[in-house]
Amino acid sequence: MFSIKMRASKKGKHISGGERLVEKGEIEKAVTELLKKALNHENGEPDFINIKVEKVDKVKYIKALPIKTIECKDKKEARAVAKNILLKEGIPEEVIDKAFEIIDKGGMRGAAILNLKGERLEEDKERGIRVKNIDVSKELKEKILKDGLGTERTVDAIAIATKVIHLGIIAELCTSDNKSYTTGYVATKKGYFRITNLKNPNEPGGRVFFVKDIDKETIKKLENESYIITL
Ligand code: PML
Repeated sequence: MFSIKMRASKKGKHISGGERLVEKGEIEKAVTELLKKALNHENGEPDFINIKVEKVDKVKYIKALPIKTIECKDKKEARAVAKNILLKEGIPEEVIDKAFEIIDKGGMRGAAILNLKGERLEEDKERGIRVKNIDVSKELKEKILKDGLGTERTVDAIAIATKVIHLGIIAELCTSDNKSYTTGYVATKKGYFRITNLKNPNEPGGRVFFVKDIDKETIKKLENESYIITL
């Protein structure tokens, strides 16, 4: 299979990214789709687009976390719901508050990693950890979109969330970088919980992974091991 990665930026500032894992015959279609995504992003028109095509050897297949949407009337309610899910996983309240500070500050291309003492464990605090080499099966994508389980953003995010939980991350908290996209999520081994109004429009977004501890091998797997997420 081949991994295709796209990143787009303007004046050095990240605008959008995306990736696919496809067979050789589908490379052209996937490149076109990613190019369209780069050119039509609500965060602006890029002046730089990079598309990389790379052969990958081993691909693992794992089942998607169950998706549940929790409707909240505003950010306050949404954050209380997110906090509650994380508390049940044993994440201390002050560490959850620190995670909200990180995602609200925004500006990271990858995820921050927090241990249960609230210490940041990622080596590069500007960039964070980037979970790559992932895609979803056609069937899963269709189910999410046709059954109204989520959106195109959910399709991308379920791949990240399922991979990180599979690799032993206790939980993930995420809000979108897209200015108008206010639904975020918390993922745990119990599922992918979409939470509406987890941020207000025009606020930044981000990702935090909660761990007891993390070793270099797991970080390497998060970034480079190839996974397709299935129904
Ligand atoms: C992102 O933009 O990468 C975050 C996506 C959040 C998706 C939440 C949802 O499932 O709607």
